[in-house]
Amino acid sequence: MNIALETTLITHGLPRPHNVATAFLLEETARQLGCQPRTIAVLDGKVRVGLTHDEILALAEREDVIKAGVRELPLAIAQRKSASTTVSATTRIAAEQGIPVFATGGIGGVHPGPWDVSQDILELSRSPVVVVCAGPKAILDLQATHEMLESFGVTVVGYQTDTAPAFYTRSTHLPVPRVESPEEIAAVYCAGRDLNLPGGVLVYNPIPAEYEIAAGEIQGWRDLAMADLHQAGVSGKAITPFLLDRMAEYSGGRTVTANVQLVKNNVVLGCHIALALRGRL
Ligand code: PSU
Ligand code: MN
Repeated sequence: MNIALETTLITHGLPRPHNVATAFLLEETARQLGCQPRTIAVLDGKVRVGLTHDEILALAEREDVIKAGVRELPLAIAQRKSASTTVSATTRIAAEQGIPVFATGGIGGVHPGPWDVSQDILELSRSPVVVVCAGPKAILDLQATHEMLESFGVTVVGYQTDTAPAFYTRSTHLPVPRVESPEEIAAVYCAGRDLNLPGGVLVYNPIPAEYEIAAGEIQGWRDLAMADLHQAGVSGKAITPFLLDRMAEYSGGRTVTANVQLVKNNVVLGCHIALALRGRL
């Protein structure tokens, strides 16, 4: 079974040299579980599904790689650029290619302050893919993101949890329907498909307990990062990479370790879901 992996995490989400190491770690994790990793990006205007080892290295090292959500894909292709794919773009390409499962770190959502809502939410509502994540990124307005997912009709489940996780932390006060097994998630996905629903399933998989960071600590680093953001005047799609970078610095790298481990954990669950879907598609 194939499992889709994104590349914005590699080009804009994690600092070097962790980014390349993580890309390979994720691919290796999938292979060990008997799945075929398909890391997705646009290279010189061509959509590539299943980058080679050398292509991943080149992508991670190049400075001119664009961060592409769905709406940036046509531009990157027509202008023969190279782009990493966000959750929205990767989900769309996975759906096009018939890859039913995609594992990532955190999804984009509703940012605090003036209107800034990720394309990820819209795409989750219209591409039939199981997307495994550790919750919305910690820099977001979690309550608003939760409500927005409802408004867009995204089917959300919590894997062995009753509340939405918040990326670095395992739980929040936001309730989600609980599922216990990969087979149950596969059944939810198939039920939606049988109803011809446009979307798939968003799976919330909490970070492993040993890597969890307390909400209070995260809050402190996030506030510092937000103050830097306002001072630097960064806007648009540069906001997420900027905040992640600042938080990595303030936390002395702890957010990076947590990020790597939670994505790996999501790949493991994603592979189990993919295997549970075998023969049901
Ligand atoms: N989660 C991370 N690191 C990341 C991202 C998510 O831990 O780099 C990326 C994903 O690719 C996600 C994107 O789709 O950030 C969201 O960006 P924006 O908020 O600009 O839509
Ligand atoms: Mn945005």
